[in-house]
Amino acid sequence: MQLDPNAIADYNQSQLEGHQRKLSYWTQEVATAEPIIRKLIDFQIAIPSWALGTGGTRFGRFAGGGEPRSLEEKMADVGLLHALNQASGAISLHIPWDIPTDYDAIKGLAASYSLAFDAVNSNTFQDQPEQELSYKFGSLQHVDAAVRQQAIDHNIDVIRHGEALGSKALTVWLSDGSCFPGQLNFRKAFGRTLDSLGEIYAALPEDWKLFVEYKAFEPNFYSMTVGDWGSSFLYASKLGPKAYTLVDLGHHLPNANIEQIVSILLNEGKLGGFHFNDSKYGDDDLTAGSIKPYQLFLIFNELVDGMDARGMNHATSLGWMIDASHNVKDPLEDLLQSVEAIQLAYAQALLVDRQALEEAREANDVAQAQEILQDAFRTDVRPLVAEARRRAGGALQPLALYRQLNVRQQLIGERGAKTIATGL
Ligand code: LRH
Ligand code: MN
Ligand code: MN
Repeated sequence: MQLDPNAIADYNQSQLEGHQRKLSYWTQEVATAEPIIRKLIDFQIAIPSWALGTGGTRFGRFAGGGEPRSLEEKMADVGLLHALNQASGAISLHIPWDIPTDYDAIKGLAASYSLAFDAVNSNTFQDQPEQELSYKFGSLQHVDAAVRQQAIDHNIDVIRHGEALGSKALTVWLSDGSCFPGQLNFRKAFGRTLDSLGEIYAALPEDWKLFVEYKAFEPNFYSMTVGDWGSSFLYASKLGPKAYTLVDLGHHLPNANIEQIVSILLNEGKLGGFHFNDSKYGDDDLTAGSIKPYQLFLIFNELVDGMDARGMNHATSLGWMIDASHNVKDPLEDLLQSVEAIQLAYAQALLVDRQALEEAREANDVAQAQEILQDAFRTDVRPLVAEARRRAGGALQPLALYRQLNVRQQLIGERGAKTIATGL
């Protein structure tokens, strides 16, 4: 389905008075409001193709209805999100869950929704029906060179799909590791993985990046061969300048100081991008900002600080992607919430008085430094984010309009109540 082009304008008109009242404080009192709005307009967050269906757990899956049945329908869903918020202008594909066949048609469709293709993801954590050799004991680390080669070939194939669509990065997440002490020779596993990644790296086009995503646990529970930012950083450093670390917020051990990790990686020029989500226990893939919004803000605080120090473009120099999906919400509503939470954290980080913060730090004024961050975090920046959306042509309140237009009901009408999207 396509949104009625007048629907957003009509809705915004109905909300305009209240919005302008809230915005007037900002435009009248806050000198930085205008540059923040402009930065927000430029800031786009990629939607993962695998989050458009209701995620399952190993205990069950409760499909919500109207789920996209094909890549084309997944793109239509992202097109809907982008029409509503003007901040979801990219899709990240996962191969072979998504198999583009007619590249020109897919590219044309993307252009019609104003979507770009963010990083393409490979999948060597599942066996596919037609696959010759199994990944049960790993892929790029496998003791059998033939399995490693099969996984390398798959990754190169994913690069070729991405190239044909105009993507500029490959994300490699490996479930490789071991479940029991003694199972794996750590040094050999590292060496084999590095060699395999080296072959994939060698097949990267000149202007591409390789993102090495790490994860502390699951599905292997004793060791993960790319288990933390340190090992990802090591692989990325050894591979070369086109290789970077990708930070998925849910992939850390409890209480990890992710903002510090982010700042160090950024300072080393090795931060590639993010998979945004939130978690209380593990890799929960919950809506971004739903559990620890202060942490999300502190991450953006480091990002703004570090990117400005390095003269990096906020919008384009890192991969901004969501990796969240689950069982009990409409996936499109969930994604609208995630995008908004990320924008809010970004806007709050832009609000931080950096000079005052540095002065407080240099003077060891701990309370004042803390106050400066908390002050920004406790500020309601929703009018700024809404204004950025309005100016870009999106809806003042995307989720409210999504409900008002009965989008899910329309999708169920078009696609059926029992459709299942490929993905997690
Ligand atoms: C692994 C992960 C990785 C996969 C995605 C489906 O937990 O975060 O990014 O590609 O989930
Ligand atoms: Mn991820
Ligand atoms: Mn994950």
